Amino acid sequence: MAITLYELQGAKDIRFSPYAWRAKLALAHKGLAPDEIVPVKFTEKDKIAFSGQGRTPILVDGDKTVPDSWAIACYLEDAYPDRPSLFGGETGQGLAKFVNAYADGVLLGGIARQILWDVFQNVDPVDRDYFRETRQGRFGKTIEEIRDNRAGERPAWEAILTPLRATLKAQPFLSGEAPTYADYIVMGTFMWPRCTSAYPLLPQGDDPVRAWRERMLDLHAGLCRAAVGYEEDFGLAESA
Ligand SMILES: N[C@@H](CCC(=O)N[C@@H](CS)C(=O)NCC(=O)O)C(=O)O
Repeated sequence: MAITLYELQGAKDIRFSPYAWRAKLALAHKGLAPDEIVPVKFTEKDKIAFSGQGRTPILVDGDKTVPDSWAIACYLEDAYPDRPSLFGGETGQGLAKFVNAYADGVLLGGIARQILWDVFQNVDPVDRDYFRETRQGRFGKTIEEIRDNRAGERPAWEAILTPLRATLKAQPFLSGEAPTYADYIVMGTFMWPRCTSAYPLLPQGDDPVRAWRERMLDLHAGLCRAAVGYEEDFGLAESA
């Protein structure tokens, strides 16, 4: 069956959606590659109307249409049970749901409060007014105010990193000895700044989250490392 992934498209074809990255990593973990990736701009709602909702990513697998990154991971786990497990069983799936809530409710916001301006620079020009209006509504501040206050976010950001640091100090992946979907949720979230911003979110040197992120960049034949993006502190690093 043909697999198609609908994915957000930024300026100059940059693919920075944290949710799409989660879906792409979940597919790679299952040893699946989309036959087609369809780029979708924020305002191209007509392109995804068939899915009955207005957000990407959307997975189409044969006659099955699955929007939402969490639902996509659960679908892949059920539809491809003989391939490597994304959750390692029901308990793992339950805990991954918690990680999903942490990433969406805490981690993404902490990142946004530091790099939303940089994301805005990488939104396709046709989407910029829409992005500004919807995101400023969400944060109750202008994108410029968020940018100008970002240094003040550091203490809150360090607190957000605390559970990741504590876990990754003790084990190589959030899931233990090998990565599962919990790692992909958090890594997908970190691909958002990697693809849009050179602002340093993690300290240089001996940081367990940075070291884990390096390992994650190399997984699945360097899927994440090959993405067009920014190397923190080194400016735009285009590869592949
Ligand atoms: N809960 C969804 C969230 C998906 C989502 O918000 N996607 C963004 C792109 S990163 C989107 O499509 N936004 C459309 C909009 O803001 O109009 C998931 O996990 O996939």
